[in-house]
Amino acid sequence: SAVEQAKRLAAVQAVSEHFSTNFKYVGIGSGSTVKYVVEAIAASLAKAFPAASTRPSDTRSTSATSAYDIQFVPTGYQSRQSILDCGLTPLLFDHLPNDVILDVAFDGADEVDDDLNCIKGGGACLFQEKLVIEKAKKFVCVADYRKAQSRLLTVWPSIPIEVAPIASHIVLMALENLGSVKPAVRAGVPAKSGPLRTDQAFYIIDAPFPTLLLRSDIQGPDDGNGKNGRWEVSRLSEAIKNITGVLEVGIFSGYDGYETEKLGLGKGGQKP
Ligand code: DER
Repeated sequence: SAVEQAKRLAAVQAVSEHFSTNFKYVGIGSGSTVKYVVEAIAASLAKAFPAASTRPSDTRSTSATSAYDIQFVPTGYQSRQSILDCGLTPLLFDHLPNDVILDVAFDGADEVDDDLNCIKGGGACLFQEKLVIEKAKKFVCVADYRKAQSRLLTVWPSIPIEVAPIASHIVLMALENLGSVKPAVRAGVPAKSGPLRTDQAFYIIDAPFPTLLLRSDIQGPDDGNGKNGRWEVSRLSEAIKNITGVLEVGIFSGYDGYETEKLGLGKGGQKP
């Protein structure tokens, strides 16, 4: 399909521009687009080091061990599985040496705005995704054209928030006080009655809000703080994070001092 082709194109371009076979630690996010990133990385390693086997345990004996000196840090169960499925070596986040910074972290997004702020959490892995991204020198967001919108919550309807189950009711009320309409705990799958559980066994609350403003939209010192439903991206993120019981918010703000760069592919992969 055109969407799968666009995901694959974005992944191949992201890897060719931001992956090096000399890297030591690479963060791998969750979702279907990042699977193409892992496949492109595995292909790049196989091309650069044809002698190295594809099974990490065999590679210590090959000359090109640098191919598999690279360790891939997953952001949850599915992310770890996609690393293993491509014959690469996972290293769990809590096994990382404290002083290590990842060379790069690749991850998807549910929506990305003009300033490269992201909504993440459609796959309910946002907490470990944010841990890994903040441990990396660079966060490369890989997303097809459907995700690119001028402002957040244009197409994606709500902000995913990871909460402690015991606190879910008070977080729902606090979100309504911030202006969310009908925030709800994300249901699980039919095979398991009750709410979805994250890899931390927490709940996800999806909180609808009006379209979020960019910094450049703000019309004065007290604009963008929720008055008249006008929230600026990083101010809403901070307000939600401050609610007792919230573990993490699915807003990844490019305003947090990161330099941002858009590779930009138009529909179906043509340059815009
Ligand atoms: O949960 C997330 O933030 C993921 O990045 C995810 O929603 C993107 O998923 P996709 O690549 O399958 O669209």
